[in-house]
Amino acid sequence: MTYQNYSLKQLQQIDAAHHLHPFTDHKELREAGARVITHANGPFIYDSEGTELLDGMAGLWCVNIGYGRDELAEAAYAQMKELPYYNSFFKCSTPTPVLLSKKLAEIAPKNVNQVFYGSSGSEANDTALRLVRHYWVLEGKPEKNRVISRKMAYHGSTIAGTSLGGMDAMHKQLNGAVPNIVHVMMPYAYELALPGESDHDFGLRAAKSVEDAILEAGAEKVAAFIGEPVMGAGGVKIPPASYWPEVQRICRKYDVLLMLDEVITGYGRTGEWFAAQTFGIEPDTITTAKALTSGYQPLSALLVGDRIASALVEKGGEFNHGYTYSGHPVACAVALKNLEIIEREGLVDRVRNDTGPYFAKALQERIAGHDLVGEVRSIGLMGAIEIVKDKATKERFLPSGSAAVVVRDHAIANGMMLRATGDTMILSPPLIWTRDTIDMACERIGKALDLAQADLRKR
Ligand code: PXG
Repeated sequence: MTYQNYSLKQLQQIDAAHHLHPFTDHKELREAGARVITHANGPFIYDSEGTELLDGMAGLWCVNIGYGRDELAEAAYAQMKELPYYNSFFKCSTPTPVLLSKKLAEIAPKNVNQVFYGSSGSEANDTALRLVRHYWVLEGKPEKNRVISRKMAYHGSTIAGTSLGGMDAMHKQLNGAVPNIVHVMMPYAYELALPGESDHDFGLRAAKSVEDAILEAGAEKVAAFIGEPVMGAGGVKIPPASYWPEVQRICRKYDVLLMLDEVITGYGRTGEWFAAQTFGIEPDTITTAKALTSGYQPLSALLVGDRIASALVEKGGEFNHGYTYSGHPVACAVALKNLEIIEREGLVDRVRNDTGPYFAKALQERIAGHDLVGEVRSIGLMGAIEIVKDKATKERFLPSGSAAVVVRDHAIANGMMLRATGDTMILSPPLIWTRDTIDMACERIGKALDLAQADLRKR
């Protein structure tokens, strides 16, 4: 029986009776009822009532090639018919993860040539943490096991992912994080730069917090630094240009490994295959997922740099780690087709040379001037809009985080799906957006801001 045989009300009732949702206040959801998205095409999603929404979030930062791609369905169908599953354990392999690994090595930074697969970004970060700690054991330095991360970082929702991440609300519910992970300041100039401090100087100061943490623990105890090149779920926080080169210099100086989490920034989002290339970073690991398959299949790939991979191969023996679905043949077939489409349609170059700059200009010219907007920022096709009560003082509406939700709700009512995190509106659209789609988005967001302004000024 397909869902078409159920009314929206019935689906909502069954959902409320049996389905526990991620990051959701269940009581609230059960009272309101979920919005049920039933189909999608190109840049648009549709709910059960037929409402069309322009999807400003590419699903959840993942549907980079847009919806309705028959080729991906066909790739999955063909692979399922030929070989739906076989494992990659016990000296076995299947063709699609082999070919995908070769492709990923081609597009990754030049020191990165090996791949370990999982089904989610969280799993990939668990793998990364285990691998990095194991590396230092192999190097005869088992005490080098601490990891430095950042406040407000998002690295997933498993126990390791949550521990690596810097979200207070998530840590509170952990009641016991993975030990030896510390969190330093984020490179977020809009709120954290001192009066009169230049972006450049702020970037260096934020990087210095990494050095301070290394020195505090003792370099001989620090395994790695982990960071999203651009913080995503934490609010599209784009570091100043001075930040990453300095972090890399510091990591090298103290022989601390550099782990990048590119679950959001990977596969074209910033105008290169990886943000490592955008920022000129040579990382030891790169966590990727989401747009690897444009979300059409669950798949993650931890890209492993030569330094760690060589130690693992030469002196590692058996690495006692892996998942049933590591290198899943169907997910890898879909990933191969997805990367082929991104390449064939030149989406990465288009973001770098055309839509990315146009998006930045449109946000600056059409959104930044609005009374409710403290700052807009973007890189490639990811952007943020800071909602403030007072542009000059950066004062926010109270309670904190409430204003962006008002903007979001008006945006949705005006045909634009976007996300609010704290007081920040977030955009991360499919890379198939054109200049026309960007215009349409700006028009809808502008309208939402006007309507929200009327509501919020009444408070
Ligand atoms: N790292 C980063 C940088 C992420 O953004 C993960 C790891 C975990 O991936 P999985 O596949 O395990 O979810 C993510 C996921 C949000 C939101 O609210 C963002 C994510 C997940 C859920 C919600 O923006 N990113």
